[in-house]
Amino acid sequence: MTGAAPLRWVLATLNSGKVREFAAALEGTGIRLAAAGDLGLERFPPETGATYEENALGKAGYAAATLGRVAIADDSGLEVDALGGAPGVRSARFGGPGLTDGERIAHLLDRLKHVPMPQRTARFVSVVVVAAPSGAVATFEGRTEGVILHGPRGDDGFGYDPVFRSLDLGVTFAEATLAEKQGVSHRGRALAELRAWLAGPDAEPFLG
Ligand code: ITT
Repeated sequence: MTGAAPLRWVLATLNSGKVREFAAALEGTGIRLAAAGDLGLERFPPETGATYEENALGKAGYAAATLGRVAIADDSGLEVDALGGAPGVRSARFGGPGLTDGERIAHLLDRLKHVPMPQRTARFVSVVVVAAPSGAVATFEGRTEGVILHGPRGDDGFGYDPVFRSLDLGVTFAEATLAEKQGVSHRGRALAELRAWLAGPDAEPFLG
């Protein structure tokens, strides 16, 4: 897309941590993101889907249909093996609605208080959906493995980052820089796939 005017996609999220990561991942692609909130979209339908994909499509599809523009969203979650894969798609509501990130982490650590380190394995999963007003949809998935520490470490990132020690980095995502996290994270991996897709013919319906 060299030389072409930048395209603006709507970023359908209310999570400011995700906004930073999406913006960094799409730098240099010719695609600029407009926050849904800045276009007057301050709410999305409730996330009632059973899968990340359904929920991501719920957000991106709703923004695309309401605003008449291409929209992108991610639905993501933390899957803890000792909790049978929970909280998963319910990660944002784990422990009840309206908790802060810190309170949600405290709830997670409490649920894991008797679980020894070798059994504290977990992964983050992200499904990114791009939706056009025409109904065209493209989907990308990324995963990243780690363990849940006994207490928080680091000040960066968002959500469960302070207690998720990345297997790739050897530190928590809250101790890593944005670039380090992006290089190995679930969302970074899904968005790397999207960048590769942008250069090919399948992306055309989303670039008009
Ligand atoms: P939007 O729906 O508005 O995008 P959200 O925070 O509700 O924002 P999700 O429904 O995808 O997003 O919920 C995923 C939750 O999983 C999120 O709130 C975090 O608690 C957690 N999570 C997802 N990705 C994460 C990451 O990179 N680091 C830490 N926690 C993450």
